[in-house]
Amino acid sequence: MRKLIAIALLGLLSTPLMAAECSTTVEASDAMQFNTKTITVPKTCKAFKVVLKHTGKLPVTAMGHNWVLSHSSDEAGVISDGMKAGATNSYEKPGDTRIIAHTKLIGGGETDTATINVTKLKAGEQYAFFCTFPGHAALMKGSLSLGQ
Ligand SMILES: [Cu+2]
Repeated sequence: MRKLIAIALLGLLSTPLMAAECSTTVEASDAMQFNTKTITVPKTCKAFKVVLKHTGKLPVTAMGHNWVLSHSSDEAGVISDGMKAGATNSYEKPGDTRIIAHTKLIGGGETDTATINVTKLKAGEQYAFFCTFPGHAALMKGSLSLGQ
């Protein structure tokens, strides 16, 4: 696993067009927390990857986490519609166009990656990331913006 990550990083570094780091890792825990509150996406990236890593041990049904990105103004709607959509839809309204990027819902020990199309982000705009598992967004949320 470590080796694979190292190879992936080397691949990124050796690509001359991707001078900025176009990925980040967010850890989610059994204590219902993300380990980061702010993400700045370099505007030189075409795509930006967010790797969500569930560092806990609890199953997806008890402590499932996802990483969902929307405009800050859409956060409440995405979360409440996600709750209505239920566990069978991973707490995301199917085809929700307010969702800019997302991972799947994962349990302890699992990892999934969300890819943001950076050309869709606007400078000066406020974006929010959060977990749509019912009740989690109270603690599991942060802000994302387009940087330099
Ligand atoms: Cu969660």
